[in-house]
Amino acid sequence: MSILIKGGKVVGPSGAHHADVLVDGEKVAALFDPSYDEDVHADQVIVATGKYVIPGGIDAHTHMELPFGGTAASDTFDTGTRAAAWGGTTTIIDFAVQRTGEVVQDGLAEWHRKADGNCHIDYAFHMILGGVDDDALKAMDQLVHDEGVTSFKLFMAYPGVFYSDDGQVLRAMQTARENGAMVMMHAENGIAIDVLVQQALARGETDPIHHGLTRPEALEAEATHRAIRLAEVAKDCPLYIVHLSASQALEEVAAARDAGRNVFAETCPQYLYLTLEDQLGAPGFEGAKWVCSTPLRSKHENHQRDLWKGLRNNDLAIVSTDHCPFCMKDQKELGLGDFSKIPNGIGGVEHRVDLVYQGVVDGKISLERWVETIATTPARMFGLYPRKGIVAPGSDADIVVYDPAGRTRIGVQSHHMNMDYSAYEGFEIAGKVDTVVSRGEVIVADGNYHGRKGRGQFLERGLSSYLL
Ligand code: DUC
Ligand code: ZN
Ligand code: ZN
Repeated sequence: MSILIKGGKVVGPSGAHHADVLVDGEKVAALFDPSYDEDVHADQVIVATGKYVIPGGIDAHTHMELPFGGTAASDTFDTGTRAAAWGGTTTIIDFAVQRTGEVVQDGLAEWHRKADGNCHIDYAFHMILGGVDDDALKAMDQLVHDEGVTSFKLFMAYPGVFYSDDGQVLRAMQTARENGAMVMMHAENGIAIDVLVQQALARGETDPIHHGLTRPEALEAEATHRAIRLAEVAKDCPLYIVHLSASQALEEVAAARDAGRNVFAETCPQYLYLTLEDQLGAPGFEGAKWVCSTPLRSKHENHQRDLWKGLRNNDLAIVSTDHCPFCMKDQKELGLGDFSKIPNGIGGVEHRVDLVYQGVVDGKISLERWVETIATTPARMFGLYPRKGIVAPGSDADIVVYDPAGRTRIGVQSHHMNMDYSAYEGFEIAGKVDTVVSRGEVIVADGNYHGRKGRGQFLERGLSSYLL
């Protein structure tokens, strides 16, 4: 099967130019100057006149079916990857979990069981280490060498659940320095946060907004700083700060990068658009919809301005979603009367490509930077490039035709995620995913879904391209 995508503007990290794209089987076969393509024949022609032709989105941070807070994230690999496809994402990197006391490889095997045969798009795994000991350190080597899992998430938050102390963090970093893996860090000081949470509850402060007020910016910045210094002690172990939300934490990352360190960071759409006051502080229990960690930040400070700036100047390399959806009914409701029992997480895997594109429309980032932050850099950061993340000969034909003249209205009635509310209800994006091609197969076109569960393949990843 061959496809010719004709008349569009191909956008990549280094520029945008008019070109026709020939797909042969699962791969991009060629890009043509539009004036030379008269003799090119294909089984199917997609007319992309007036539209952008971009690499399929790569969401490098999702949590399908994550057990958390007495429940589990409400999207399965089936529902979550289908929703991702609708929104122009053709690869996810999900987090397999090793719980404390569990064998790392058993946690990975469980994640393969959940995903195998259920995904609509290609997928890969990072590994959460919930307990760093001698066996886990050995397992890191094995995963890097044999399993195509080359990045490990550690938590400085959630004592008693996923938490690693500084000694454990350092040991994992030393191992990563040796085997080339990336350490991904949830950088919040969880020990101090737990004290603030207990004090707030003792004062009778139980509403969702107190989730944010007990996780102050300083405790994200402090943990970010500590992670950066520990990585320095581990001989500049590659470090990637996940879901960065606060200006002061960004300053820590920027300083490390200015010093030439192997430090990278991502942010998420929720931190670019939503705030502590307007969403988390919504009346009654409504704010539970936006309980996530790190938390939404105050609109009276300059976090969003600074995050967009960070995206422009590459102190923030990637926009991922941290997709971790929970329904209000029976899930978020677990925290009625006690904010600390609200499962942490926001769903957004379907909306990332659109929400970041709105930043182009608003003049906050360039078209090239949009493609870089949602597709090319995730591929390079996590060992998928050039198979993924670029429209170029030899790459997988994961392609989105994006219509800048279209409009996308986000809401629970129209989204495809398994959530009973939308964190972005009523948002209107000045752009629209038009057609989605995944490994040479058209899976979204004309507002219809043509994909199927089980067509997505597991991707073994290499090491990050950003390291020597
Ligand atoms: N943050 C969330 O909001 N949910 C899951 C885990 C995390 O770190
Ligand atoms: Zn996290
Ligand atoms: Zn996460």
